[in-house]
Amino acid sequence: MPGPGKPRIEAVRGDITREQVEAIVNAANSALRGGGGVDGAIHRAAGPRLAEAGAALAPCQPGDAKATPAFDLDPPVRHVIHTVGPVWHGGGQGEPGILESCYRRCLEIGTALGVKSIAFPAISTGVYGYPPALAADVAVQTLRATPTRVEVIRLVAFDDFTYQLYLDRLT
Ligand code: AR6
Repeated sequence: MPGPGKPRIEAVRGDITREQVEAIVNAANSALRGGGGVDGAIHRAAGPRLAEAGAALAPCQPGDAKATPAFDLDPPVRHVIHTVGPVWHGGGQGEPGILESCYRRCLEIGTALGVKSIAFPAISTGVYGYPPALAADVAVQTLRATPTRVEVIRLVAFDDFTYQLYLDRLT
């Protein structure tokens, strides 16, 4: 088997539940039973079995990630990788390291699952309050630095502002 190569990292604007990838990442909370924001959207699209499968794997610590099947999400999506980002408290409580760990663990799990394509939302930048520009720095730097067999990584921005932050860092 060839060693890890360099994935293509792309930015797109839109709803992550519409992405044609093999795994989508969920910005969850430690109970893994669903919530608001992107978590709510993914649970609505995947159906009630997602909450059951998540609850069986809970708790998930901040910075860690756990995978479930994608249930009612349409192929090619086969896996949901749930990660718990840091709640922003000003940046002095280890938030950057926890966010970095989220991106790294999701990519490691994606590699272990054998997926070739994975989509990430802007973890922690909604309800959890992480400043979007600082979070985009962590996302791009960590994804570039983590060895992986995933070939395509898509950063999915739900708004134009976040999309522009990604473009600025990827070009
Ligand atoms: N597709 C892509 N991105 C989205 C979507 C979507 N359908 N919907 C929202 N976003 P948030 P967090 C963006 O709050 O900050 C939940 O209740 C959103 O604009 O979803 O990690 C969980 O259960 C923002 O840029 O996640 C936790 O309790 C980004 O996704 C808590 O919120 C993340 O916003 C996690 O907070």
